[in-house]
Amino acid sequence: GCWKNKTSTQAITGQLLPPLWQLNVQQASGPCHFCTSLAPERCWENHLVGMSPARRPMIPLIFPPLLSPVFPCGPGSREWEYFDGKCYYFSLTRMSWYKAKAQCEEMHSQLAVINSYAKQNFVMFRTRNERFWIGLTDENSEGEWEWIDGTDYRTTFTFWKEGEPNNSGSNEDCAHVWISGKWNDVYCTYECYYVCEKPLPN
Ligand SMILES: [Ca+2]
Ligand SMILES: [Ca+2]
Repeated sequence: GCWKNKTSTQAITGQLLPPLWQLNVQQASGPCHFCTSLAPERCWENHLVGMSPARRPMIPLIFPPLLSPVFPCGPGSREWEYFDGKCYYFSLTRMSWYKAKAQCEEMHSQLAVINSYAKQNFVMFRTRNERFWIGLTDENSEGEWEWIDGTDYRTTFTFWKEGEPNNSGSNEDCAHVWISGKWNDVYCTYECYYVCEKPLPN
């Protein structure tokens, strides 16, 4: 059968579902439909559709006991999305890198630091087809990229678009996730969306 109003830990359909999005499972028998609470129009069918219920393997569902099952990022902040121990905000408005940085800080967060492929994958899934600022800049010293939280750039994950960063026009010092999900440097007063991150609320 299916499960109702559960929070996934990516166990259900593996790669198709982003982890820890709230699910609505619409029926108790037959195909299972998984929908996210944030984008209810986007659903996925159970991989196992077509198998008889008896043959359908039991899929382990693991719900971390420390997390609120519905809104791990806090009941009053549905716009924050949970991923791997942190909360993320994907802006709905476009602005310069500096303003975006200040906006995140105003929300007690910072521009996202993408330090792993898992995180890249999560961000990429949510930002597809748009550009979003991340917390990466070389404005202090050309070519010396720095993450805003002090994460060591040289020893950490990167995901630049081919040929980037190219400091085009000698004036590109801020990084954003490009429409393909890969990173590009662009001038910092360019206006695009932004991703903030913050720790889980206590
Ligand atoms: Ca630059
Ligand atoms: Ca560039």
